[in-house]
Amino acid sequence: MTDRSRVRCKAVADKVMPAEEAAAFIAPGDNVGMSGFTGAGYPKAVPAALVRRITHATERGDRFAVSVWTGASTAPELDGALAAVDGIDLRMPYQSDPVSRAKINAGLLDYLDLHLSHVAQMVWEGFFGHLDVALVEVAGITADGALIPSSSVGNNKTWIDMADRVILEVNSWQPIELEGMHDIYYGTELPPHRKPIQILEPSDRIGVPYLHCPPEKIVAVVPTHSPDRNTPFKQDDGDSQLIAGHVVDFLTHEVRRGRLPPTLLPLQSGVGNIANAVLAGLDGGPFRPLTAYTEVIQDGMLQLLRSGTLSFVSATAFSLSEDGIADLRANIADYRDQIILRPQEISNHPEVIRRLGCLAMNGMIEADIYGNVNSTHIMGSSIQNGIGGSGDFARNAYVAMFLTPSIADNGAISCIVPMVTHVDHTEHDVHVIVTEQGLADLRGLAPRRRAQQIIDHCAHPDYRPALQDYLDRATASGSGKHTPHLLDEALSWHVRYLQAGTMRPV
Ligand code: 0RQ
Repeated sequence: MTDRSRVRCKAVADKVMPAEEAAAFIAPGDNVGMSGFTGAGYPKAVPAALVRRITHATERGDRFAVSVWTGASTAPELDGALAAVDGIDLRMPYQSDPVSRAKINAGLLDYLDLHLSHVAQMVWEGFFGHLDVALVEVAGITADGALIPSSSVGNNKTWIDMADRVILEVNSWQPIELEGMHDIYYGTELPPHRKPIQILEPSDRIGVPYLHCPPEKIVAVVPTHSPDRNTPFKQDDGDSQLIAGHVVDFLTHEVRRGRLPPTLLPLQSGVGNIANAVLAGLDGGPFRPLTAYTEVIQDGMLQLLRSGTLSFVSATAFSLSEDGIADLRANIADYRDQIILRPQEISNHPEVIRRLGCLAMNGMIEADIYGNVNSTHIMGSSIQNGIGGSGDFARNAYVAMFLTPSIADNGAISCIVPMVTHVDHTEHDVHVIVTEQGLADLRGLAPRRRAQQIIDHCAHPDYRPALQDYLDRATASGSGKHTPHLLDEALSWHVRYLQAGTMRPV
């Protein structure tokens, strides 16, 4: 059921058309800036029509592929469907789709894994070439032509500003109460013309609630009525609860020591079970009212808003489960005054994150004994998702925490290793590491002391003796005593896993 009443502007009324016709504005080789961030606010109809065009072209023996630029991850019907028909030449800046992941790791699809706050400025600078088409979902078009943003903002302002042609999907499934929730900042400039970003608190508004687009740039308007992807929860194995408990104990300790205020500092948390468990752990706790300056609003954040533990959240997108979406839709009138959605160059802006002193909590794949963190690559070579916003926040946070279960693959992998196979966050950007085993506070510690903390508090007992043995022998060896390593063994755990299917000592 599509709803044309969301297209209130007469100047674009004659641009309303089916997705199939709109997709004809996308040509082979085009760079296409699409909306979408963690499964929210991505276009639902035109990508499917584009997939059909690409399939027909392939049947005729023609190659048809485009470059897909987004805010972050989208959904199987966009990323997965386009990758499945080999319709993507280059993808950036973040994805989490299993089909496109497989194509990237097979070398069939170029992928640029970027800090999310960097994307807009790199596009303005022209590093990725010219943007041909913007394909953006909105919640409505007002009578005077202003665009009501959807459930994510991401890079939409940049796509609309930079593209030659703009295709809008107007999704009547999105609650109309989203109108007024966004804060689109049009003051960003390139150096040397930059001005301070005047956000002093997460609730500060510095922009306008609408996206602007000259009507003459709009080539197609496609009404849709389709739900956002919802992120299913994995079964909680209990580790998330333990990790959450360690984080809450740590924050309590920091407040007691006077290093954090009683209402903490603005929270940033990634997505998934662990992040939600940490938020649940804060619910009803002593720290009230909390605020969040973060990237995505997950179920746990809505729960905290409802209970009054959280007074305000600033982000760039929702990232909700089916229950979370139902909750948002049912109670949006209550939530809308407590939420701001911003462009991702602002939600993830280093200046603001540093000024506010965010408490950053993100997942990781592995950490090494000195505190270097790998968030993106399995066994050094295969991308999992991407760095996303974790680097924007970790580097600039007041306290940068990385969280993971201590083992993966049923214990065949230790997530604490002698040396990580890929570095996303260096030891200089990592303050705290947490596993279900415990928490290592690395601040103020020289490398060998950091290693001892991580081995004692974070490593799984099955791997602790081998890590201690590595550290002891490295320290006793002729290698430098500052950050001791045995270079011929440093990656041997990963090699053993690849060859024998386990990192366990044999
Ligand atoms: O594999 O999917 O085949 O089961 O990695 O691991 O334990 O399910 O953890 O879903 O929380 O993801 C770092 C990837 C963690 C995520 C990462 C395997 C494991 C599993 C996933 P399967 P889990 P999560 C805000 C912040 C970067 C972006 C970011 C991420 C799969 O948190 O993408 O932080 N972060 N953004 O079995 C080999 C190891 C492993 C391992 C886990 N040590 N070695 N495989 N796995 N540890 C959001 C945005 O920026 C948008």
